[in-house]
Amino acid sequence: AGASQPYRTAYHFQPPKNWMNDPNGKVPLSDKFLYHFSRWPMYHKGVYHLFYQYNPYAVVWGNISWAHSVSYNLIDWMHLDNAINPTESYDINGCFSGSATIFPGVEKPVILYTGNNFENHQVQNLAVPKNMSDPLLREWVKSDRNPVMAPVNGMNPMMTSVNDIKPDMYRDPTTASVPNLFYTAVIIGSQINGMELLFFIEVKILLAGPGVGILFICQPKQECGSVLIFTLQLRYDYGMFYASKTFYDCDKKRRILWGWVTEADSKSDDIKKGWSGIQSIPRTVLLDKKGKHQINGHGAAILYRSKDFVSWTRSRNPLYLSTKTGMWECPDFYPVSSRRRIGLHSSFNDRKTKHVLKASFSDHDYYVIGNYDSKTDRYSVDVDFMDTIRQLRYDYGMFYASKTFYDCDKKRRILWGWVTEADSKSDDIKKGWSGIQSIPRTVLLDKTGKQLVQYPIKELEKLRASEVSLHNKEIKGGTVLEISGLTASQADIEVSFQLPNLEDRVELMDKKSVDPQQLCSQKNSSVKGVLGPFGLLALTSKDLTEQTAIFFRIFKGHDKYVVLMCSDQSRSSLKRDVDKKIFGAFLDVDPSQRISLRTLIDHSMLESFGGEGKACITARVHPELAIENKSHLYAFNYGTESITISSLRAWSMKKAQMYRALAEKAAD
Ligand code: DQQ
Repeated sequence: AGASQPYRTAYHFQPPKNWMNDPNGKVPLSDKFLYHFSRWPMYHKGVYHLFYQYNPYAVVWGNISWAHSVSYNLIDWMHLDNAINPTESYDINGCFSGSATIFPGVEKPVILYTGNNFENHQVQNLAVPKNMSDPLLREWVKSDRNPVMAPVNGMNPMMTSVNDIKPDMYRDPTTASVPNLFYTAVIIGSQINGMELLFFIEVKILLAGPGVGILFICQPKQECGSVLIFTLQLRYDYGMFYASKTFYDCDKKRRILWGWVTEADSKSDDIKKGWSGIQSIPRTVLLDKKGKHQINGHGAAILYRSKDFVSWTRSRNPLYLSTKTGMWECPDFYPVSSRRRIGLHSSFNDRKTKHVLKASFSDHDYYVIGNYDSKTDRYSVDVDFMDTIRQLRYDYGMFYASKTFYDCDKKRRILWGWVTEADSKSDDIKKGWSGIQSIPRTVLLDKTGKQLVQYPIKELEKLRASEVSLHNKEIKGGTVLEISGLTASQADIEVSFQLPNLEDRVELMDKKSVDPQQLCSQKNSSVKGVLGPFGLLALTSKDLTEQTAIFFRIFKGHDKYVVLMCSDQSRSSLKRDVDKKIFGAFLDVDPSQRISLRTLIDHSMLESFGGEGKACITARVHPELAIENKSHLYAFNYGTESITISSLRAWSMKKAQMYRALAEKAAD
């Protein structure tokens, strides 16, 4: 980051210029590609490819192509030419997200991506490397069999003329291998269109239980072939309507449907009333004009199977669907170990393995944890998407369209996501760029089994330079403490707080306050409490005019203490035209123990990990005063009670190396 580019990051991935969004395939390649990097000053085993959504011509979304960069450590990157550009009728309006994976057996990488075609319909396409002897796999050729999947003839084989997927809502194929080689299909999905009574009842019953799906694998223990895409779920009625039946009225040539509507009151009220149950008004049923049913949009992951990546068979049932969400973008599906702190290959499964399904919708990346039974191909979740009590998100700030991959060399699963801008389009045009990738994060199942934990990959630590540290330092209520001696606009901080005895001194939690983001907005960093707000003031001007507070606040809930973690951008900049939304999450830790916080500061990027990665909040800030060496870092405590910093270690961070392939000079 230079003086004219105060918001450009020093160690988060960015292309030299223009618009970037979703990370797409990330393929860890084998050692045979290593020699190419041997002239680099430092390298390890293993080389990684990153593809991402990119506009080569502008700082706004458009002309979407697959850009391509390679790295040996996921921190330093070399930018190559685009891997895929919109050139054909089947992708002329954009080469959208997808995944890159290693074709089993032959160890050949393939890319499966969504083409937004000439009529803005979405189809799935295949691309393979032009020259496998090029270690950088610079050129990719599209299959002459493209498109290999199109949204036709969906779930109900009796209705072959009906397309149950909206053609513009059919994208983002994701590799989702599971250990199920010889699969017998589960026959339920064709009823989702709801044509016949018996099928419909069956679907309702089954959907009320776990989702059921068909998954495919080319060979055991290989990352290959299954693809998840999303679609919509169809119901006759999105309220109370059950066990319905149709009949054909031959006089009037119409099909009539009616259904049973049950009571919403109690059994004892029914006894008082003396009756229970109503039939709906008889309804005529017709196919929607466009050949699509009347639907309100529910997200689901659909499965396809293939042996060659060219011919695909759609499974009759989605892997999972949720009636509580709209369309899903960029789904992801992978196993996590409940016993060991290692990542698992996508094909791994045993009785102690849980499976994570992630979907991107409503601007966030949500996930569910469940059990995938490879014998029955059922995926049942512990807590559904959009559960009212606990909604699990990878990140409670800005983080979208993320993707994981298994790094077999280091036996870990790595996640990263796209972080968009908080400033205005016109500021983006001035800067010449838009979009950052988060730091790659290792993902593990938490000890409780109820959520994931994420932490920046170890490799990041190589950028740590001069260290500043503090131990057992009391911070009195209402005070701030400057942490000096480091480049506060480019730093990595690990801090842990110890609280005094909690009893009787804690704010009571309003029972209605179940939305942590709202709670952080109401009780922002300037609202004094008892235990908290305390934490860090990052990217802060000397006089504290501009400050971004990443902090905790402790409440007493009805049966336990509640730890709230917030990232408060409301005072982050004097600029007006910047989104300064406050973010928040509940942190499932015991506040009588130490509460830890790790914050990565990178000019306009703040990535925070609370409780060893139990809650992550990523924020973008665009300060006017607190830039470069005018940026300061403080610890603060605006609660009435003193707290103690048990330990604080902070490092100035060096810049990651970003090269362009041919010119071999710094990209910016
Ligand atoms: N971005 C891509 C789509 C995806 C969306 C287009 C998510 O494939 O659904 O750039 O950000």
